Amino acid sequence: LYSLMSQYLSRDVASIERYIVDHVEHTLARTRFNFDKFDAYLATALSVRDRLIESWNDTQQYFTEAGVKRAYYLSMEFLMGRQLQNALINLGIHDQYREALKELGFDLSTLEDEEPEPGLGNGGLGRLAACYMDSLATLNYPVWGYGIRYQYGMFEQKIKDGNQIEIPDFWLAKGNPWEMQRLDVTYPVQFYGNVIVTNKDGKLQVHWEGGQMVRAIAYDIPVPGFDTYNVLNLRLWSSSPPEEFDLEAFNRGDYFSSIGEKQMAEKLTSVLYPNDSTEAGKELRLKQQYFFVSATLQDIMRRFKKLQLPIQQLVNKAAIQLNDTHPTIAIPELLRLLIDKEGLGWEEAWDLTVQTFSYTNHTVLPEALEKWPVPLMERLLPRHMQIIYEINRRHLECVSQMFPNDEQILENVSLIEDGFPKMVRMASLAVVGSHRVNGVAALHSELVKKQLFPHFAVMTPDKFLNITNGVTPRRWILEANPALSSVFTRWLETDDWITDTRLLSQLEQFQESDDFLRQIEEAKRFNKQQLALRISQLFGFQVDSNALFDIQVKRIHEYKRQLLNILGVIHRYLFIKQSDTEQRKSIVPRVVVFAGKAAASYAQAKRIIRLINGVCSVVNNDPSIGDLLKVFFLPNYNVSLAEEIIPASDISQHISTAGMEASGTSNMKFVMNGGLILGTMDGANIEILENIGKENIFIFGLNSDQVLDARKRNEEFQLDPRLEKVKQEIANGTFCNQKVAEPILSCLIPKNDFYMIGRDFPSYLEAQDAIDQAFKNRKGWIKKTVCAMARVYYFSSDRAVEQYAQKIWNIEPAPFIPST
Ligand code: DL6
Repeated sequence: LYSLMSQYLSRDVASIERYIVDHVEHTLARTRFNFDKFDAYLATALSVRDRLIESWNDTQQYFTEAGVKRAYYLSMEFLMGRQLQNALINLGIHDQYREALKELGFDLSTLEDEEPEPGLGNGGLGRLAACYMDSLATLNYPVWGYGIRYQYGMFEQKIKDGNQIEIPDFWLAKGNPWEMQRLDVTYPVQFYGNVIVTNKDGKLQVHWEGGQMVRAIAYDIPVPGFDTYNVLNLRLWSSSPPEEFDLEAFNRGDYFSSIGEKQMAEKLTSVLYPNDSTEAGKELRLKQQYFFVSATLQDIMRRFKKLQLPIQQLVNKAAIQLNDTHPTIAIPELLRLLIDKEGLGWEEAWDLTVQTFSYTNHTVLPEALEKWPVPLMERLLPRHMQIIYEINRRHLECVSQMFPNDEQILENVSLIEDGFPKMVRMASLAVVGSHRVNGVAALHSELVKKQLFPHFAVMTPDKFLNITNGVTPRRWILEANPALSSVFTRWLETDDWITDTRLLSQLEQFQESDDFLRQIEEAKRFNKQQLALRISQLFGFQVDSNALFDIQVKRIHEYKRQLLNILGVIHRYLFIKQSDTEQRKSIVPRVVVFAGKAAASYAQAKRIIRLINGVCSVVNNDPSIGDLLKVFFLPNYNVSLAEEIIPASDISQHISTAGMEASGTSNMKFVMNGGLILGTMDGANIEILENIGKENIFIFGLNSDQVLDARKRNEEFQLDPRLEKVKQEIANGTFCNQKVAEPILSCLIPKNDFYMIGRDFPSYLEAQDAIDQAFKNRKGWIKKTVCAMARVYYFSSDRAVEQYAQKIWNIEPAPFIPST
C-alpha cells in the first residue's frame, strides 16, 4: 500500500530493526539475544508509538497555532480493539515491519496476537466511538476523544458446563505500550460538600466547599488516521488520591482512615459498568460520570483559555458531543463553571452551554435511559442539583407558555420525575441542554422524536436530526479481510476505496465476470476455512467449509432475540432427525455460530446462553445429524474475535424485535464482507435494505408499528405447531434442566411474549427456507453478495463523521503537511 505517511517515516527495514532492538535493550532492559514473543511485541509497539508521538505532537501544535475550532467526543466507552496492526496499516509500514521482524526471527501476525485487547466498552456504542476516531483522524478533523481508563474492562467470558462464567479482565497486567501517562495533566475533582452563598459588594457569589477530592490523571492514546500525517488523541482519565495527604486524619492518629480515602479514590475508575444491568453500584457509576466530565471540561477550558479570547468565543472554538446520556452531567457542570467561576449571568451562560453541546441518543429502551435519585444528586453534587432545578424551572416556564394549563405535559417534560424518590431524567436534560439531538438510524431518529421526546420535538423541531451510524472500512474490511481487500484492489485497479468507499459501487459492473465471481468466492472460502480452523481448535469438531455459515454475534439480550435463533435451530434439528435419506439430500448443511456476553446480573440472558450450549452439545454429538447441522457458541466475543468471524459469514442474523435496536453496526460490517443479512425491519437494517435492494436481504417479522399494536392488543393467538414441538422438546429436558427451561418457556406463552418470538416464528422459518433455496444457487448467491457489497458503501464511518462535522459541530478538516 502506498501511504502519504510512509513518505515521512523511514521505510528502510534495517532502521526499523534497529528501533525495535533499541527498545528491547533500553526500555525493556533485555539483551538483543534473549527476548521472548511478548517482549518482541512490546518493543515493536513502542517503536511504532515513537513514530506516532512525533506526528501527534506536530498535529496538536498545528491545531493550536491555526486556532481551529475543535470537537470533543465524550464517551464512557471506547472499544478500540488491538492497536498494533491498525497503526502499522494506517501508517503504511506494515510490510516493512513484517520484513524487519522476520529478520529478527519473529512473525508479525503472531506478535499481533500477543496484544491484550482493551475491553473498555460493552458493545456497539463503544465500538462506534472507536470507528469514529479512526475516521476523524483519517479525514483530518480536529477532534479529541475523552473517556475513562478503566483498570478492569469488560469481563472475560468462559463457558463452563454450558454456563457463562465471568473472569475479571485486568488488561493492564503487562502494561500498555500505547498510552502515555501525563503527570503534567491532572485536575482535582470534587464530590459532596456544601454550597455557600456569600455577598461581596452587593453581588451574590456561590462557592462549593468541602467534601471529597479526587485527582484525575490523563493518559493519552495516539489515534493515527489512514494515509495522513495527522494523529488524533484519545485522552482517558484515571483516578488517584489528591496530592495533599490528609494530614488532619493522620494527626488524629487515624492513619487507616486516611489510607481508606486514598483507596476509595483509586477505586473510582477501576471498573466498567455493564450497560444492561441497572441497580447495582449506582453511586459509583454517577461518580465515574462526574469525575470524567469534570476533568474533561477543566481540560477543554484550559485549552480555550490559552487562546486568550473572551469566554463568549467558546462556542467558536469548541463543540462537545455527548455520546449517549452517560456524560450529561457535563451540561450543569459547564453552566457552573461559566456562572460560578467566569461570572457570567444565567442567560448568557445558558446560551453558550446549549450552543456548545450536542447529544446522540443510542437507545429507546427505557431501562437504559439514565435517571438519578434526587437525594443522591443533592448529596454528591449539591451545586449541580441547584442548577438542574433552575434549568427545570425556566424550561417548565417555556413549556407552560406553549401548552398552557396542561399539567400532563408539564409532568412528562419535567427534568424531575415525581415519585419516591424523585429522579433526575438525564436524557431529558441532555435534550434541553443541547442544540442538536440525533438518533443513529432513520427509524430510531423517528422513534426518538415520537416515542421518547414527543413534546420536545414539537417545541424545538429543528433540534432533532438523524445521523445513521457507520463503520470504518480500514479495520472492518482492509484489516479484517485481506483476502477480499486484494480482490477489491485488483479489480478496481486502485486502493482508493479504502478512504472512499463509494468506489466500491463500481464492483457491480464485474458481476457477469466468472473470473471475478470465482475470486470473490475463493476469498470467502478462505475466510470460512480460517473460522473452521478456529472451531476445530476450540471444540475439536471438523466443520465443512462448504456449508452455509450462519452467524449471530452481539450482546446477549432478549430484544436481540438469540432465543428466536436457537428455537429455529432446534426446529431444524428435529426436522433433520425425522427426514429420510432422500429428503436429506436436499437439505443445505449449516454451521451455526453464536457469540456474545450477557451482563453478569442478567439472569434470563444467561439462561439463553445455557440453552444454546445445551443445543450445541446435543446436536454436535448426535451421529444421525452428521454434517447437516453443527452449532457452536464461541466464548469471549470481543473486537479481535469479531475480526475473525465476520469475514466468514454467509448469513448473519440481526433479528431484534422491531423498534428496539437503535441501529446495529455489525449488520454493516457483515455486508461489507460479503455476507447477506437475515433481519427484521429494525434499526439500520431498513436503510441497508433501501441501499442494497430487497432481493439481496432476507427480511421477516412484524414491523415497529405492528409490534406496538400487538403489544397494545395483547390478544390470544395460536402458536405455530412447529414452535409448540420445539417448546415440548425443551420442556422434556433434552437441552437443559427445568430451572433453565421453565423461565424461558414461560416467556413464550403468547400473553407474556413481549419480544414477539411466537408471532415472528413462522415468518422467521419462511425466511430461513428462502435462504436455503437461494444458497443452493451458488452463482446467484455470490452475485447477491457482490451487489450487496457494492451498494453498502453509504455505511462508512467516514460519511457519518462528515455529517457530524457539517451538521452539528461546524468544524473543518485541518490536515498538517510537514515540510520534507
Ligand atoms: O449506536 C451504536 C449502538 C447501536 O448500534 C445499537 O443498536 C444500540 O443498542 C447501542 N446502544 C447502546 C446504549 N445503551 N444501551 N443499552 O449501547 O448503540
